[in-house]
This record gives sequence, C-alpha cells and structure tokens, in this order.
Amino acid sequence: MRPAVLSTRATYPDIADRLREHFEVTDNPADTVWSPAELIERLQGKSGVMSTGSERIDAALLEACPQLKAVCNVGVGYNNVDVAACTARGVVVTNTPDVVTETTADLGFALILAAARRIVQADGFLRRGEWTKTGIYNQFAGPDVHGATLGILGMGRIGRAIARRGALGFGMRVIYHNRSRLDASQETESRAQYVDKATLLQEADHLLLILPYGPGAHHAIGMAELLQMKPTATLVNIARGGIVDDAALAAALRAGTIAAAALDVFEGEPRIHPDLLGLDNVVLTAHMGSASEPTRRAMHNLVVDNLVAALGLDPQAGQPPTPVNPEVLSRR
Ligand code: 8YV
Repeated sequence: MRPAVLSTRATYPDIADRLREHFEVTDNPADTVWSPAELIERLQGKSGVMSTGSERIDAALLEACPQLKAVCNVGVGYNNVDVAACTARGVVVTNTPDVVTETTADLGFALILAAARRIVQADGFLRRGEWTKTGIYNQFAGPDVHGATLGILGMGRIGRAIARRGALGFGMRVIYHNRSRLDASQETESRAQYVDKATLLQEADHLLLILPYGPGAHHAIGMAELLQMKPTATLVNIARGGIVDDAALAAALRAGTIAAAALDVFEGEPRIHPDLLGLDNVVLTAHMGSASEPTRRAMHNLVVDNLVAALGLDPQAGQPPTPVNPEVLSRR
C-alpha cells in the first residue's frame, strides 16, 4: 500500500504526476486556502504533507494528525512550521534552500532599484497622463544605487548573493549585520563588512532585510530603527512580514523619515496595511521572491524528492536532501 500524502496547494501538472507515481495523493487543483480545521480534516490518515507558507503546522495539528511523518514545506523559510513540536513527535521537516537563492536575490536587487530610482512612481505618472513636460531638472531624481552603501540585515545564502550583486555589479560598499558573523572566507567572497545593527541602520543608503522570521525578529525594524536611518535611505523587505512594523513604516514614509521602501512581504499578508496603499514612495509586490518559472519548478521538485525519501519507499532515494531537523532521521 502506497503512503497517502496531502498536497495543500496547486502545483505544476507534471509535478503532481510525480507525486502520484509514489503516493496516494489528495490534492487541491482549485488552489483553495484551507482553514486549520479543513486542513486537519484532509490530513487524516496522511503520512506526508507538501505544505506551503499558507498553512500553520503546529502542535495542535500534529496532535490531531498522529499518522503524519513528514512535513515537506515549499520555501526556504519555514516559520509556518513548529519544528520543535515536529521533532518531539518524530516528524521530519524539510524546506527548499539553495534553489531559491539567486532568484530571490534578483528580486531583492530589482526592488532596491525600483524604489531608489522611482520606477513605479514614474510608471504611474505616465499612465495617468501627467507627463506633459520633459526635462524637469529634479523629477524622479532619487539616490544612486551604484557606489552607494548597501546594508544587509540577515546574511544567509540570499543575503550573500545580494552582497555579491551589490559589490561586483554596482560597485557598492557592502555592510551587514547577522546573528553570527560570517567566517573570513565567506566575508571575502561576499565582499561584505560586519557591523553592529546601529551602524548598519545609520550608514546604509539602501537597507535590505533577508533574515528568518521568529520571535526575535518580530518588528526588528520599527519606528526606533527607522529614525536611525538616513532621510535619503531606501528600505527593502524580501524576508517575511512581521519583521517590519508596517504601520510605523507607513508613518515614516509619510513623514520623510526615510525616502522610499519596497516590500515583497507584509504583516498578515495577503492583507496589506491600508496606510501603505496610499503612499507613492513604496513599491509593493506579492511575496514573489522565488517566482521565476525554473525556480518554482525546482522548489516543487525538491519537495517531491524530500517526501519520497522521508517516507522511505524508494531504497535509491536515501535521506531527504534538505531536512530541517535531521536529528529525527538519525533516531529512526
Ligand atoms: C515562498 C518563500 O515559499 O522560500 C521562501 O521562504 O518565502 C517563498 O519562496 C513561495 O512563495 C512559495 O509559497
């Protein structure tokens, strides 16, 4: 009997077929976002789940789904999963690191450029038919990106990929702050200099956030931090909603505390703080850091690889390629 798995959201048809080669699959081709109760109901009798950031996998869910053995999450971030609760119950958790790195770094850089160079503001201006005169000396004149100081908060794989783009592509001075300092070879490769958080806030012309979300990162950027930044600075969040206090950011953007921002992630997304929607110095995108066709396919294929190995059907599959709690596997 093949194990039963749940795929909580829609995926590529050929990847759904790959799942069906290995498992009895309950899927969601309509791509409905289920309530916690609906999720628990559909997880009954399932050994594995292909989950996404839209579902919370917590202790209450695990309690209600005792047959669950593998939570294979789409995304490098897994703050939707209570990993400690999974580990305590012997449930393996996997994520999709590496495959998202370069694509997400590309979006980070696109947002720095879009916000700093007022690209979306200008686009709206033209579409509204407001461009009646060329050559206004200071129109849409923002700061430079090349040669400026790029600050990065969070220096994992994606942070380092952004640092390389800034240093090598745009001749930027790169400073970073992270829970732990990189080793010397990683700093050299990233061309980035470690600073404390206050220095990062004060010296960055463009500050990019790419740290994991957890209780310690909640509102890491609030009004107190925004007030330390340059009035000409740009803030970009491609990490997780909740790292920035969106209400404080909207107030800071309105008051000119900082010049511009770009957000790919929001507190309580897909809802967006209404104060942000009324501002033209913030660029808003739809949590799409990893949204290139090849990367989304690579992520979903990696989830299938993880599920196949975690549920131990195929002797060739070995260990799941990207476990978050490998200690569960060594206990098996
Ligand atoms: C999303 C992400 O997971 O990798 C992450 O952590 O935030 C994204 O790649 C993606 O949007 C799929 O839900």
